[in-house]
Amino acid sequence: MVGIVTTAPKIYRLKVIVAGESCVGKSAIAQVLAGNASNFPKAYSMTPGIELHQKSFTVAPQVSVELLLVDASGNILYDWLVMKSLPKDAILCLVFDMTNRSSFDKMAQWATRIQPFLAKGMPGLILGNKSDLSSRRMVSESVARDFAQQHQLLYFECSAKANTDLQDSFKALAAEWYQRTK
Ligand SMILES: Nc1nc2c(ncn2[C@@H]2O[C@H](COP(=O)(O)OP(=O)(O)OP(=O)(O)O)[C@@H](O)[C@H]2O)c(=O)[nH]1
Ligand SMILES: [Mg+2]
Repeated sequence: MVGIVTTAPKIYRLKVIVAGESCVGKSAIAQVLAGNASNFPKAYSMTPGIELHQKSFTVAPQVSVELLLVDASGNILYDWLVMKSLPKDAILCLVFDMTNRSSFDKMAQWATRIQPFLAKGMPGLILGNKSDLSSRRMVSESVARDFAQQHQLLYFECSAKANTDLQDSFKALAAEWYQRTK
């Protein structure tokens, strides 16, 4: 008789706080990633506080990481709510709009404010969004990449509108987390 040994799939759950200035596309990223391209919000609607979305990635045979995306408002009015809601075991995804220089310049402030709340030694991600508008780019890839390296974060450029490089960037984040911690 031939015995078949099966192992139960492992599922890890990981919270990702998606932060950055207003209008950079955090909600668009979270919605498109969690659903499909038809979820892209064409008209801007400010996130009041936080919203949650979920997306799973297979990072190894029989191993998946389920990301709970905590989409935080970039509006200063909701700053206190965002900070109060930061889960202690979350990791960071900072977003800027590559056509808006000041959204990049504020990244250091976001990183400084949020990182003390998060566990040390965890991976994180910086996303330069709106790559479909790269002809209007105001932040060079090398400057953004250097910034990410200084903060020991992964760097990707993406477009929520075109749904390009979103899946790859969050999959890389999930895989990096799995490699470092498991
Ligand atoms: N061209 C282009 N527009 C985008 C992209 N992502 C988002 N947008 C647009 O940018 C605007 C802001 O997007 P949101 O996702 O609401 O921005 P947010 O960062 O969640 O803003 P807050 O909730 O105020 O913090 C909307 O009009 C979107 O349609 C993108 O990849 N390309
Ligand atoms: Mg939003």
